Amino acid sequence: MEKGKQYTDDTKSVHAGMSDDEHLSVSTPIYQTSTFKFKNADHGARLFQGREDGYIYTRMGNPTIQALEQAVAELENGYKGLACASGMAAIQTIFATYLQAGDHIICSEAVYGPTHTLLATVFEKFGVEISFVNSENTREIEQAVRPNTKIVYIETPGNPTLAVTDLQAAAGIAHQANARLVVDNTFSSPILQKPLNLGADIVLHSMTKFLNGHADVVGGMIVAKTSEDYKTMRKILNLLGGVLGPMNSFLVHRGIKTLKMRMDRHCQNANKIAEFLEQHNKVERVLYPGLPSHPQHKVAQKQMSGFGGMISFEVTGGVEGGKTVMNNVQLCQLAVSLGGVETLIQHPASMTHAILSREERLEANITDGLVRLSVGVEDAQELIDDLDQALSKI
Ligand code: LCS
Repeated sequence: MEKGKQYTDDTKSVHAGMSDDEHLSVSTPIYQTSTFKFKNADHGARLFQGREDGYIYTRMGNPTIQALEQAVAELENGYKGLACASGMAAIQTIFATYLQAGDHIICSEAVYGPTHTLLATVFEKFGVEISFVNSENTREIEQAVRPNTKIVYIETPGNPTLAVTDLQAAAGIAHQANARLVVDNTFSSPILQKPLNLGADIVLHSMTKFLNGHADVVGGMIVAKTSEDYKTMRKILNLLGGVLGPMNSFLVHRGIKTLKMRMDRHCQNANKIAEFLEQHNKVERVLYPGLPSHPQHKVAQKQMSGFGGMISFEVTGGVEGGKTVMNNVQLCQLAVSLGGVETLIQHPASMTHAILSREERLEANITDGLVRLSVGVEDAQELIDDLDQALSKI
């Protein structure tokens, strides 16, 4: 890519972070090494003192990992990325960097279950104060602010209710309080939503999902807007050690080459399926940010360039209704995780969010009959036919 030139996401997905290694390979080489040689003692000393660029030890940096970090940072319009061993490692690294005993964090109620639990158990134990709020209602964020608030943490669209939070409004509140806005952008990928452009300070992904796209890697990514935040988090990540390996970095980077194409197809398919579900007599409600019936449809239109591949819907018959659908789909795969090319279906009350009590689930709007669908890139009509026959068994 030409230096300084602005490219579209179609082109960036393919080219961002492309190798310029000495052998001029087009694909990024996999530096499957834990450590790097020094030419002599002085060279080693210069690298350790930061007087010369180069690699020392893979936990501290590796060319294959760095290529992926650069690719995601370019797609998010950020300064630099930090590849982590999982989405949870990314979240933990951010919290460990910016929270200490006596600090306060405001977190969306609709977040991935373990994010909620990580705060409510580990960080609570370390003396951090936590407020969970329905962040789609901006006033709830505002009212939760305390003098010691350090992070406003938003997942939008949220897992699994697809609640959408106004990121510009959240950034305004966070910055007024001298806090950082941290956004989990996993459900949108950088293609559909760019939180740093909307005022966020730090964005993170479970790369296990859309970024990789092929259900064969667990990984996470943090992208910092500023060099200061990048350097601070890099030091902590080096100490905590939750880094991604070279092979997995290569695989995710390869997946990203088709990210724009895949996201376009996820959006098209999900839109058709959401419309189909909305008129089905075994479906009580459909949560998809692209439907005019979604409570924050207007906010989604404002901040997302497409509405993504995730749909949640409430079937008739509560827990039993949900289980019937799970047990009768033939093409949709019954599995947790999301964002891959194959359509996955799951039942949050008994699976991803089972870690929460029923009261906590209901507080987060996760009702008994809620089914979550990660729409893949198969033929939309064949997916609709599969869902139709499974729903007819209720
Ligand atoms: N953030 C979001 C929005 C997620 O959906 C997940 C995982 C994570 C963070 C954590 O990422 P990981 O450590 O797994 O890479 N979500 C999952 C889900 O909904 N089903 O299984 C995993």
